[in-house]
Amino acid sequence: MNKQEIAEMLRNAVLTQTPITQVSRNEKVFSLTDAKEVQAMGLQLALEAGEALCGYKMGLTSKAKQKDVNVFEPIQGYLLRSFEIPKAGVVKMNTRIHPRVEPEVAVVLKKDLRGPGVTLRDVVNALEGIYPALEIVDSRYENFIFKLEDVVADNTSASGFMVGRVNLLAELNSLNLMGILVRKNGRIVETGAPAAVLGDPLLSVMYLANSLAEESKSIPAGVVVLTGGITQSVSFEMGDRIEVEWPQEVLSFTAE
Ligand code: OOG
Ligand code: MG
Repeated sequence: MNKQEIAEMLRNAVLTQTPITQVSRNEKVFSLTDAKEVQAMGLQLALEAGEALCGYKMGLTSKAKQKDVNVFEPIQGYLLRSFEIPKAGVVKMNTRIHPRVEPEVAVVLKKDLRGPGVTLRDVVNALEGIYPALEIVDSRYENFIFKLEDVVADNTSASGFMVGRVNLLAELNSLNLMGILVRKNGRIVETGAPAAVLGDPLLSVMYLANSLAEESKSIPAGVVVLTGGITQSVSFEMGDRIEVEWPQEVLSFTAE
């Protein structure tokens, strides 16, 4: 299969909710560079179908997430407008395969960040806001099993996200140690703190800006940046109620 065909197969898996075999299992040679190209082709297909780009995401930036999927390198992907779930909304099961939820820190910038050479200081100076968030990941691969190249080609399993309303910028100094709970049907299933993400989730933004620079791209002001799951992701089924609780705000949804 050529890269365009792989991109189409992955998009088809999204549209038909039918999981596929890992690309790396079928292709003799499938490099990380190939995978990045497939991801870019997938974005192009989405844009041609009328979707809109609304942000970027980092993934596998915490030990918990890396162990979760057995891939030990940070990855990046894109967010589409259609991924956004309104606060206290519903997450549709019939448009997904085997979704999981994870608590994240979302960042919005007030000015473009263009690498190379972006520092943590540059990120702090460019901040418009820091928001409690959650991401829905939904691997297009059977049994949620993949290698680094597979998950990059699959736009890092991106499927949905919710961003809170409370801007934590004024609490930047205590952000890293804020306690976060994930509840499923009222029961606590995960606990964590933003420090789990590279020691500081703002480093995730720095990394993204410098990595986008390799493709001569910047992080534009105003877009959503997800910095990566803080805890292991939590699977959920039809009828489950999920709450991600921060000291300042609770994000919740029901799977329908
Ligand atoms: C890969 C996506 C990782 C994160 O926040 O670490 C990710 C996956 O878990 O399927 O979004
Ligand atoms: Mg994530």
